[in-house]
Amino acid sequence: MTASLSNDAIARLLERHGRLLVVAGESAFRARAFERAAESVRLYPEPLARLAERGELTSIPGVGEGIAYAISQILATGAFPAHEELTRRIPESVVELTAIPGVGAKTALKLYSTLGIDSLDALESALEAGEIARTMALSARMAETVRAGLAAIRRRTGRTPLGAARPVAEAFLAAFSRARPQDRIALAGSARRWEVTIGDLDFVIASDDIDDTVAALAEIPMLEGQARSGAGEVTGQLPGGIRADITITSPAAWGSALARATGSAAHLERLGGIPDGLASEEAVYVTFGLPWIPPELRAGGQEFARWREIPELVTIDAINGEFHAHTTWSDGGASIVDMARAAASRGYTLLGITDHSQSLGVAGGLNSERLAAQRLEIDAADMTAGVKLLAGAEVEVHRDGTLDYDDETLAALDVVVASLHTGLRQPREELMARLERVLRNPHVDIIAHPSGRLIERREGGDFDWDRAFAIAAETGTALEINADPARLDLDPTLAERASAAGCLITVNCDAHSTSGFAVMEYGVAMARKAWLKPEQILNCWPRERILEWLAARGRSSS
Ligand code: DGT
Ligand code: CA
Ligand code: CA
Ligand code: ZN
Repeated sequence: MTASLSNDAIARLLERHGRLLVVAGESAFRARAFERAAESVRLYPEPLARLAERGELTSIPGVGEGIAYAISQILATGAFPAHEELTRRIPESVVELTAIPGVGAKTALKLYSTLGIDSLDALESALEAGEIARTMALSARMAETVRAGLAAIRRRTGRTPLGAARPVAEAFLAAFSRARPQDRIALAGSARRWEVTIGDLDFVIASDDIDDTVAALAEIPMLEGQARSGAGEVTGQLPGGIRADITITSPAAWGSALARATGSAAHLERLGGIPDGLASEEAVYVTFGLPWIPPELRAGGQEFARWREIPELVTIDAINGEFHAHTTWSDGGASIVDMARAAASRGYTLLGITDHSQSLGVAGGLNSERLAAQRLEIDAADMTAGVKLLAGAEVEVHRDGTLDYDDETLAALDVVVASLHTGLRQPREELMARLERVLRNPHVDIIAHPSGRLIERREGGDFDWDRAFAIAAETGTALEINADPARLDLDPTLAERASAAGCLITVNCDAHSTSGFAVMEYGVAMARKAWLKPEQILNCWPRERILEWLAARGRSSS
């Protein structure tokens, strides 16, 4: 009995199985079920071994009879039969190949079946040896994608994307609060500051009895490998292999400890040393003649000059709608009506439905006939739950800067969001010529995720940003802060430069389901880091003003 297997270890195996199912070309539904189960197992507060003893594994969200059986096998033997069988066909390491941007299940399987390539290392050797080109196992363009993607992976920082770290932090905060309701706990460090990637997670706990709190921490299953380094310092590993640094302090020193652990180092340096023994962060800042500075602004720069503007910065309540959302018409998971209701429940008054355009086949892009059919459904659902729906599209930008729909089709849309999903590795001149053509296209209202970066997966394109922002300011094209934590694009530094150049910004979730709107908090945090105010953000404007803006851009029926 390997009852010591942690939930995280079980989750990793379920996740690997899900990914291997995809590579093997098995049912996507089944693969998704394993990945979903892995997500909820990873952050489940109680050890699964205990649930298994009580026969309650199926009480975990996303765990049905089949996966419960797999988990009980994992607990008993460290593996499960379906996985062992699958790995006899395809080595687990083939999954590594799909980590390369642009490499999907089909390509990975092809590389394995034709050349026996079963890992990133094997792929790198094959590229170097010219084997890929010689055997023409991949098209020349695909081989180039693979080469660039592999290089990007090798340049990764090894830091954890914020979007992966925050859910882990929240699960730990909840688990600790359940175990020690009498203590106070807060997230600190870079995750509290909404940095795009984090090195480790920091927490501060206020306790009247440090030893009792340390003992309680030892009982929290998701914190593995705990070690006590100082009187009030505990470290450990959280799910996903994220290191946790926990500082335990007395309630009387809470403010000093939290401010110190939150940083940033540059911010603390500018402050010049936090006084000991202050009970609140407000009390800390008062000693410097400052108001409380929100963590996302503690960068060590502008917060010391511009703190009077802080109350004017955008907040999540100021977001009045969004312009970039998908439905089951392309690769979304919810209907138009369900997306409208979800938008309404967030207090939105406006939602742009922007499914993918035709050339994005993998995402079920719409041709102009299907787009026209979708418009009928959007019009019928307009004002559902009080939300004004815009019939829009996320339109692919071709490699030459032309758009994926003809002018007539574009002119009929209520809002046009243009995206460069491919060809981001073009040299700067080509890329800029392409972007300029899009910005100057009178049909284009918004540029989605302008740089195209995927955090820790793919670098953005090599744009000349000053020039791009100058053109966008001239044409009045809005630039997106995509709130999807995999993107966060424009990033805060670029968003600030864009806004300073006179560009209009829009913050969108790029929601692919009704729960997709939840990532707006990431987008707003990025906008705040860029010191943006509601006036500078299109979707903070009142609905009437937004519709006037669209009308002035020549949009038809809005
Ligand atoms: P990370 O973990 O690399 O994403 O970034 P942080 O900011 O979370 O850094 P971390 O975990 O090393 O330390 C948490 C906070 O502790 C940091 O934001 C400020 C404070 N701190 C750590 N090292 C130093 C230091 O050498 N000098 C000063 N003034 N503060 C430090
Ligand atoms: Ca940290
Ligand atoms: Ca740390
Ligand atoms: Zn999208």
